[in-house]
Amino acid sequence: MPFVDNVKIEVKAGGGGDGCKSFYRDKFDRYPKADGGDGGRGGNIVIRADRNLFTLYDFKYRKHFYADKGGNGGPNRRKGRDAADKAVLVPQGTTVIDCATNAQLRELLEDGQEIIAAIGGGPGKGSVHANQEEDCQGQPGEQKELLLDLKIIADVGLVGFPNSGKSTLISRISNAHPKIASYPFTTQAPVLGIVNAGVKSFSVADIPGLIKDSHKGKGLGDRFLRHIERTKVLLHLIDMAGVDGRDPLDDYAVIDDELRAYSLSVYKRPRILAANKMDLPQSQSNLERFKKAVKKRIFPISALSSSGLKDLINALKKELFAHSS
Ligand SMILES: Nc1nc2c(ncn2[C@@H]2O[C@H](COP(=O)(O)OP(=O)(O)O)[C@@H](O)[C@H]2O)c(=O)[nH]1
Ligand SMILES: [Mg+2]
Repeated sequence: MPFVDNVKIEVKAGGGGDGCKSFYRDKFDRYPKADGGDGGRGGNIVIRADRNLFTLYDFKYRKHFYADKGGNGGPNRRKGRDAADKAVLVPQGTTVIDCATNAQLRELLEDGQEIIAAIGGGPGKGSVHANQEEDCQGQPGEQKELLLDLKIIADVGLVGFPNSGKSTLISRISNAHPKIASYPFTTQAPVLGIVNAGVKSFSVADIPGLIKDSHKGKGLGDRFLRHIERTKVLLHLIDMAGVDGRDPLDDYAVIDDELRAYSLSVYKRPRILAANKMDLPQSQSNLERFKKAVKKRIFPISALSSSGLKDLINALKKELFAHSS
């Protein structure tokens, strides 16, 4: 499914129902008595975060949302029905912005968190207590143009050069099945996968397309870099075989620089290094060289053959859950 993280929609709350203008007179009454009931309230537009959604893709095709009008009042003081709210579901991590004022209405982070984005119209008064004819009219509902802006929420952000094996890894350790190919930029969108790691599970987002100068807008990287912001731990994958003819040490340094240039707070986040493609013969000597130059712990793995993945997942779990349990 293509990834959409920024979309404009139109919402219109329901109008209030009209009050009833009826009058009643039985044979003993000299003057008619007002007996028209009030209208019902118009439905609000509610925007709600839902944990089962991961993109704003559906909004590419459906951009208009209406809530129902309140029911009209009836004779004999019968009140019109209040209209139900209309819920618009969005992924967690969506910010709702009012396009007219550019004001941020709310960031919806938790599952079920919601905001009333447009208020339904107030009801018209029935003739029972309307002073003027105009009082009987229901009020129109609010109408707004909204910008929905998504930043993925994931526990782990997976970074690395194109072709380092991010898609392969995420398909091995999670429920996600992205496209895999041996040419760069096969992944055109961040992919979110859930890893079931024993009792606990965590989410991993593949942040594709990072290359040198991504933070300046080169390649696809800057489109996706912002999705790193809401991850807790970074997993940096390095093609230790240098399949594309680059030195793994350079690859490491380039991504490291990109992260630092993009955001210092992202750069300082806990980061786990993994040396991928250890099934290839040239990887071992590269790894020795890497260890000497970069004095950090690195997990040797092969996403292709699944070797070393258990230790890697345990390390991620430890980093994510060590403080919470
Ligand atoms: N030999 C070997 N090849 C791998 C490994 N992991 C990924 N690849 C290959 O590397 C290429 C790029 O992989 P992909 O997962 O699409 O990389 P991405 O661009 O980082 O998502 C594909 O041809 C994969 O089959 C590995 O552990 N060993
Ligand atoms: Mg990929």
